Amino acid sequence: MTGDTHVHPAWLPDAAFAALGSRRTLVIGEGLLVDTVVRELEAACARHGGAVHHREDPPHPHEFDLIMAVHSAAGALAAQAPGDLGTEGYAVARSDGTTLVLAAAPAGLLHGLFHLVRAGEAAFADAHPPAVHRPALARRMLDHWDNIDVHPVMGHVERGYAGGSIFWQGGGLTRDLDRVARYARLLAACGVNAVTVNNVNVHATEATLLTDRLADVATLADVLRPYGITTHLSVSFAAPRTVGGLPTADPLDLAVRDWWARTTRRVYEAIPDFGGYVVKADSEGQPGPSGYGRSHADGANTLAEALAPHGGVVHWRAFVYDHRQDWRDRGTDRARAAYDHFAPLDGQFDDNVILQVKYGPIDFQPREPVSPVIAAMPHTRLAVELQVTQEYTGQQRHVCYLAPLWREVLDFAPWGDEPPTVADVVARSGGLVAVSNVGDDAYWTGHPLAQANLYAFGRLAWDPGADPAAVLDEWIGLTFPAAGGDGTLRRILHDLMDDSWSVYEQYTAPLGIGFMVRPGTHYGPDVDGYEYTPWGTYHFADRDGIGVDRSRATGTGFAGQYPPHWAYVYESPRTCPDELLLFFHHVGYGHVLHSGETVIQHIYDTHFAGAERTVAMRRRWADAAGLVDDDLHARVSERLDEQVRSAAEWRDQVNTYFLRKSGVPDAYGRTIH
Ligand code: GCW
Repeated sequence: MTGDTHVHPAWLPDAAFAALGSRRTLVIGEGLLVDTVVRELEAACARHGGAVHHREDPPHPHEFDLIMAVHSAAGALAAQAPGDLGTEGYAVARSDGTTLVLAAAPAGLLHGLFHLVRAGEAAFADAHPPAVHRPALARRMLDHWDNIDVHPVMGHVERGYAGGSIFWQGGGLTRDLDRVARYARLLAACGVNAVTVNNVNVHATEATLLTDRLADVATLADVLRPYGITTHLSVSFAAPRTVGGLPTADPLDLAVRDWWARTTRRVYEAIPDFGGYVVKADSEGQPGPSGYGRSHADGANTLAEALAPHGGVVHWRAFVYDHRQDWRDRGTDRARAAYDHFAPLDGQFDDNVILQVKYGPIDFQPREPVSPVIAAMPHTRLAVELQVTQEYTGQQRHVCYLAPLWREVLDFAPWGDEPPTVADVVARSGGLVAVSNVGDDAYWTGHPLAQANLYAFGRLAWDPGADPAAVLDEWIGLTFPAAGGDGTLRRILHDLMDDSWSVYEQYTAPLGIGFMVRPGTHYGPDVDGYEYTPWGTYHFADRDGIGVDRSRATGTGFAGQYPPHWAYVYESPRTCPDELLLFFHHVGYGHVLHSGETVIQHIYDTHFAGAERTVAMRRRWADAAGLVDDDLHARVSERLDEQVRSAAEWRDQVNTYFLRKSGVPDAYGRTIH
């Protein structure tokens, strides 16, 4: 292993372990993850002067400041932990000068350790009875869109904005496994427990991870495992043909099913706790069951059948649409596609199939309605997919803290105003998945502040009810120990980040219309960039108005894919929320929003305001000079310069476009070109 000492510690700097590392700790229990806990404590104690003991006998409480115990080994202590802790939960109590962390399984102890890291000195302050902490969602997964070979168009990491892959380098497995271990540690500390190590677009070399290159996957799994992270693989549906040498990949062909069964058995021989497969099928050129006249259920179930004896799952993505649409055809609506493909298949998927649904019906836009698929498939296990990598939200050049967006998605009640919410649905079934934003960049995420998005994803997946500002605060406290000082840095970061998603929304595409980005790169404004393309993402602006009519009465009928409450709300501009108006309706520029403003004036106002707010953000960051290390300050400053430039570009292109189309002047006479 080679260690890179220049990697930023993110939310686990040495200082975050000061409180723990200066205590006397007893760890009771055994197993791989308990050893990880002991190793973490030993390292912390070596730096901060404490001591750690590891044994299996009952403890002598008064000898120790901290006792961490796995339930089964803890004998009498077990009685103190209320409720069922599950495999990842833990209880924390403090009495008689001792803090006690109790878990029923080693993974719980590891999460308990990071709980104490977050709490810092507070973990050793006031006495309190046992408090139980359990993840709301059992599956909390990050998908990496990493390629082994650098792709000529998409690069090393598809939609990656933080350098090359941390898993793959030089056409094979990375030699810097220490970096992978650090990543696993960061993920465990925010609550992520599963990772997919390669891109869902599976190219020729990557397809062999399932076969010839399986040893590399096993090596990664060995590094991820001590932090409680299970390894998953993206596989190509055509693998029986392309790497298996069969004449077909027809999921109902017996030889094909046998191939998947044998291949999967070999995977489990190499990786006994392997998580399962992720599949993008019949989408954007990836092969799938439709080529054989079979359904997505046929396809998914064949892989599920191979995984089932080993306890594995298949994450089958619902991101399926026609990317060769004729823009002249107003009848086809990309937003409808996932529901049209999958809702009729509800109930046909095996129990170990998880249908992975993007949170919106189009594609990770800064504002979309929540996907109607979530309410449409009560008999299917569902996972919701988010995008931590900022493909459409500034590509880690713009500050855009995404937790408020994710929280809105998780809080959305698909059947009406009342629970269950999206969080409830995924808690009961497939969990939460996100596309990672990490690369081999020294700050992990290119933009140092984009680390907060990764952290927040893990924390929200553990507790979807967490307050985004509180999560940010937690991240600030861990990442910038100096923020504890007089609170200046903490205030600066909140000022910069709390509302940064709404700032981004203001200066980009208005009122939920989305996709006014440059084709291909998806960075920067290009209002008509996708308008006459086959991709199905149109705004239909003309001299009179803008928006997509997705009503049942006069449009594509997409609004009718929702249960009655939302179908009613979205059907009419009268009831449709302003922020989604142009997603659901084509309206005139003079249409008056619920806010009282006309659509055209709203476009001008938000674009001027958003761009102006980026200037204020940059000014505010100047105040942080000297409060964070100089390199980090410089990196953020340089990105803020780009954000200010880009926001002005967005403002000017969007405002100019709509002034020219509509001929309606800005009510305040500001400069439009
Ligand atoms: O958002 C789009 C991206 C593609 C990506 C695809 C997907 C991996 O532009 O690069 O491919 O989504 O989610 O499969």
